[in-house]
Amino acid sequence: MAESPLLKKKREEKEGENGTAESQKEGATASGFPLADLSVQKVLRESARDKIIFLHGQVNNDSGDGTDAVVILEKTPFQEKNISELLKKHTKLQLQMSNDIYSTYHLYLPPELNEVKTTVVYPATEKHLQKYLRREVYLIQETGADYKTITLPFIDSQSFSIQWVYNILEKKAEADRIIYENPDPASGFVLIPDLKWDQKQLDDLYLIAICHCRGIKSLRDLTADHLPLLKNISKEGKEAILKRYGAAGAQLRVYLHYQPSYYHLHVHFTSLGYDAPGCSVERAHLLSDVIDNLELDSHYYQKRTLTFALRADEALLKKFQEAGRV
Ligand code: DD3
Repeated sequence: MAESPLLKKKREEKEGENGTAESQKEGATASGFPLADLSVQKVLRESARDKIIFLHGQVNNDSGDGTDAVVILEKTPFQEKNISELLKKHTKLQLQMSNDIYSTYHLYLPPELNEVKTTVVYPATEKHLQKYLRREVYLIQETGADYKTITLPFIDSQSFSIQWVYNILEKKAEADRIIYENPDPASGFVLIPDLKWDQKQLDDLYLIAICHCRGIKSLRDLTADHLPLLKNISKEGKEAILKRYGAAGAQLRVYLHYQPSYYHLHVHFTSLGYDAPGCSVERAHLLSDVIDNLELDSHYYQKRTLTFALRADEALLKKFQEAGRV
């Protein structure tokens, strides 16, 4: 894919700051996670199509028992700017088969053209391990009353840590990655690339807008009072993405998750052409629709039945079963 002029400029600026992009990567490796010491316990999930594997591993600590980690390995998309280099600098082209005008090969590349995106959750809890296991899923139809009597008490009883969200809002982590900020405590937000996106190609563009206001758990808490916040996120988020990446608002899918994976209000911005995880009808609610619904009825999201899927092992599913709602 073509590297947008803006991505190119950004990369060159980064290289200027840190020597080369390569020396920066090595620095990160040196101070990073001890991948070589990981003993793989289980493949949690894998997909040949998505070229991704989720591993449960253990890192040996001093007391002898391993500390759990989740390691996600993913082959990255091709970048058009690397293609000619890739063809020129390959180390080996091994013939697999040949038949008439058709032939297949294994192409071997120098390491710098052959990176694997690696995401680490360490130390990982049992919940992290469960999250990546493939399980059967069930649809729930949650009424406004179900939310009050089943879901809300469940959320409140859980200790979901969202320290990473506060770290972003307080500039204690990822501060240099912030694309845009509206600092207003009530109607402001931080726009930042999601950890799933390496910012190297626009095809899988993925950013999140995290609101400054604390205590808005999800879609269910939204009323017309939040319209200024939501409108700022929509307008200013799109403007910032156009300015930085050259992607227009009409090329973006802007939505909220219900259920979200963390209960601090945030909005997803993904490329319309990218089938991002979690953009299916049983989870994604377009921000433009949310704004419109709140303008029609301030308490729309307290009244409406919302449908979502839960994995068989999720504790919330058990609560719905106990209440005879599944
Ligand atoms: C998360 C949802 C959360 C595992 C994984 C991801 N974007 C994040 C920490 C920093 C981030 C995100 C939870 C966690 Cl792989 C468990 O996501 C994050 N920073 N989505 C950014 N920019």
